[in-house]
Order: sequence, then C-alpha cells, then structure tokens
Amino acid sequence: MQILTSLLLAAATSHAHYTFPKLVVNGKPGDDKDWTVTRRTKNADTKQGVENPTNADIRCYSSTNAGTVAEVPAGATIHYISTQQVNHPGPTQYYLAKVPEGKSASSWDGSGNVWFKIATTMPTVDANKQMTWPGQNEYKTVNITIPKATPDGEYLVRVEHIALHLAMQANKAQFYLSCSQIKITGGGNGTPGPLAAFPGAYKSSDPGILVNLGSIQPSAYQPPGPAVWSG
Ligand SMILES: [Cu+2]
Repeated sequence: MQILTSLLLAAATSHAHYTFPKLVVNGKPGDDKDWTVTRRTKNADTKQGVENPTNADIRCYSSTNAGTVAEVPAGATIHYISTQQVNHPGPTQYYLAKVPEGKSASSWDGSGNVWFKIATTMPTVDANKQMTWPGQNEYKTVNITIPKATPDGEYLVRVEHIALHLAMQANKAQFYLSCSQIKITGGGNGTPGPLAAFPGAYKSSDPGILVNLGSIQPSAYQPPGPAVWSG
C-alpha cells in the first residue's frame, strides 16, 4: 500500500497541469488570443491548482482583468481550450455572475453572493468498469449551453475542473479554473439561482471535495456548490 501511494504521488507530480486561457463560443473564438476576454490567472505559468477551496484564489485565481468582453448569445454553447490534457478524474462546472448596475465586466471583481451554477458533470462507468468523467483526457473542457432564460447583460463566466485523484486527503483536491468577461444578448426573463459566493460556496470537507473516488459508486458523487440553474 505504501508503495502504491508513492507511485501515485510520483505520477501526480511528474506532469504538467493546466489552465483554461481561451473561451470558445458556438465553436468560434471568444478569446482571439490567450487571455483576451479570459482573465489571466495567477498560475498562468506554474499551472498549479488551488488546493484550499476557501482561499480567495477559488473565485478567479487572483486573475488580472482582461482587455475585452465577448458577446455570447443566450442559448450558445461554450467551452474552453486547455493548455494541457485534462487528465485527472473529476467534475467540470460552470458558473455565471451578473455584473451589478453601474459596474463593468472589464473590471468588476465578482465579489458577493452572485454566482449561480449553470452546468456540472457526473462520472460514468466505461466498458472496463473504470470510472470516467465527461471531458477527461481532452484538451478542452466540456461543451455546455448558456441557459436561454438568462437575462441580458454583462457577466463573468467561471469554469472549473476539480481534479480528485488525491482528494481522499483534506485540501488535496486541485481546482483548475478561469473567469471570462462576457455580455449575454438575446436572453430571457429567468431568475437565476441559488446564488453563492467565492470563497464561500465550498468547504474543504464537502463530500464532493474530500472524497475517495475508489470507494463510491459513480452515481453517488455529489458535485460541490449550489444546484444547477438550467433556466
Ligand atoms: Cu496532476
């Protein structure tokens, strides 16, 4: 068991991790280049994940504001290009936060009880009886839809992939995430919620964060954070 654990740890540290510098909207670039509408994260060079989900980095990874805002029609599909293969097991989640009146997506910090979840993913069992996750081993994040009922206006969109291969220990899940500046058009009259804050939405002890994937059924996984708002 000791040997197996060492091997797993060695494997976990011997490869590059990932960032999500490029938003794609309906199959077309949202970012013209890396970090154009997506805010450049503090780990852009190191590619290290956030390990403590109550740290301020959990919101947008202490990113610097981006130069422009991407227009995104309600009902559009979005995903992110990843700098490396998203090789670890774990869910991908997307959140939106509406920019308050009088503020701009180019500079608002996303603070407060403002974030609602629009997508999450659950594991399945493949033909070899292995647990697998949507988007695992791809060079992009899973494609999701902006709910048609989302009201028009400026938003921050936040994507995260939670790597759970070491998550049987507290504060060893790894959060890979980005925030982009967008303007939703052609939307509806929905009332998005429930709303949560980052930090605040997650605790280190949440069952979807402190979890031994080897000991649960795939359908029993509980993604952290609020319920998905689908419009
Ligand atoms: Cu790793």
